[in-house]
Amino acid sequence: RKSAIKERHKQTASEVIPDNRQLYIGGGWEPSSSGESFETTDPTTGETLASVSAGTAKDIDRAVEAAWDAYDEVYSDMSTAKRQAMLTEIADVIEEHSEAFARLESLDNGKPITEARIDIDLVTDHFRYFAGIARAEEGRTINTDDSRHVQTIREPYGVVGQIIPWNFPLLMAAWKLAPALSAGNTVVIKPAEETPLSILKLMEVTEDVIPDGVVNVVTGFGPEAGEPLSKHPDIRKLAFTGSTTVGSEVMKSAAEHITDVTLELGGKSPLVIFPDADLEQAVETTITSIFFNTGECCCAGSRLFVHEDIKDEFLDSLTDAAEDLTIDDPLLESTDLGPKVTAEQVERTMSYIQDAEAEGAAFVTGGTQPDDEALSDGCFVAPTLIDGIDHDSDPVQEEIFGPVQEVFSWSDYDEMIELANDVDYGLAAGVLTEDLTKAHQCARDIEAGNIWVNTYNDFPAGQPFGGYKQSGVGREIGQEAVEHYTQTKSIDISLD
Ligand code: TXE
Repeated sequence: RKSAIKERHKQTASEVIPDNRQLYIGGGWEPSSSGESFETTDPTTGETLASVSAGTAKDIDRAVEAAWDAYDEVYSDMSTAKRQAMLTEIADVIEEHSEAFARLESLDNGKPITEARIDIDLVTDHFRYFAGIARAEEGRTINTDDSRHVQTIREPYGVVGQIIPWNFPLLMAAWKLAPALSAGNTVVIKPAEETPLSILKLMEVTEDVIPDGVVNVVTGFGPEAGEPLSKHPDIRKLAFTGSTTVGSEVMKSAAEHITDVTLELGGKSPLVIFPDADLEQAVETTITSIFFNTGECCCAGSRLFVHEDIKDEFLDSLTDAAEDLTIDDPLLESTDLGPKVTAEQVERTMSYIQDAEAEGAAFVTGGTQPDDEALSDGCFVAPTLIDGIDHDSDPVQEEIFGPVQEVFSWSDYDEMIELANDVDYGLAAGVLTEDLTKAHQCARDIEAGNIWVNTYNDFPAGQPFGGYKQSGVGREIGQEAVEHYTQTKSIDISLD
């Protein structure tokens, strides 16, 4: 099986990896100013997938300049109808190559192919949504007095900088590119060093669709390429998705030049199950909440609060369902859980698992790497459920970002809400109940930017997404995303 996996990956890599893996600046492919490159690794096989240019501060300077040139000379004059047509065409081209994009994402990130296809469908849908919204932008007129006409218009910032994580490489890029372009900005984007390939492929297939310099891609590492982008004085708006630690640094950098910033950071989201919930559906939703994308999801339902009346029965069914998940080569249709993105991420997850063990927690299932020789070169972690852990402990308070869920039981509603809110994060939450009143109440009581009731991990393009507390600032997707990529101008005309 191991050699079959390697052969399948080698073959797929030869079909889907983009030919151009240099920096994409001003519509052309260029080497990094340092001449250096880095390797991106297949987390399933541990083998090198491709070598990619390692951008530097100098490259960021060139990219920002190219983006301003494109803004001044082309994009700021492009009508909304043309922007709409461009975004629609981007969606069409991605759709035409959707299977290749899905397989590339699965190779580079390790996500199961069935989930990678969901990502790519969402990507095309986001470009289509923001194509539509490009035509719907409106200002306001404001009543003051008869001697004046006051109106507002919304204008793009000019050049925006975007820093992308590795868990949903193309989708997170789409969440940022689509609204930024729709609103009339040009972009410098830095993909995560772990997963640069799908964004390069996007540039390759849209070369004839997006005017030169409107989107510039500088691949590379955080300190060498990300930091200069976040500190650049000519960037007018920054959008970052990643860790709360780096998000805080990006915010400080933005403060230096009073640059507007949107941050989408970590989470430690609660999933609350009421005793009246449909048990079968609740098990399914719980599995999705934590094991979708191998738990590498900022909004993962990593803390489960199940009512004590149903805890034993529910946990038995949940354990069976978790143990039934297929951990295997992510390119296989039957795979539910692929590898984590890197060996470092495995180490991080396993160290939290060890901390939980040291805290005296009990593993309901998992807590190990799978014992499967065919997967021994990959970054796999078994689905893990932890019971009996102190809510104040680090594995509960901190984001593990792996297939690990901590289970708590509750009986008193107010105490449960207090605990659900007792973390620094506030990105998302799930509420499972048949009772609409309880669902509404709980949705209001939880401090989080996204609440799912009787569902989890839905990302329709019109639904704003973002965090309370240390999970972030601002909102992505939906109408609010466009607001974050435009600034308001008030025009006051004297009628005297
Ligand atoms: O994140 P980083 P890492 C969380 C998750 C994960 C942890 C660490 O808990 O285990 O963060 O992951 C760029 N200036 N999330 O180390 O470093 C970097 O190159 C500017 C949650 O991968 O924050 C990459 O493009 N940019 C999250 C991006 O920031 C910098 C998704 C994210 O990397 C930089 C990913 C710097 N100084 C991780 N340093 C989510 N919210 O979904 C790094 N980068």
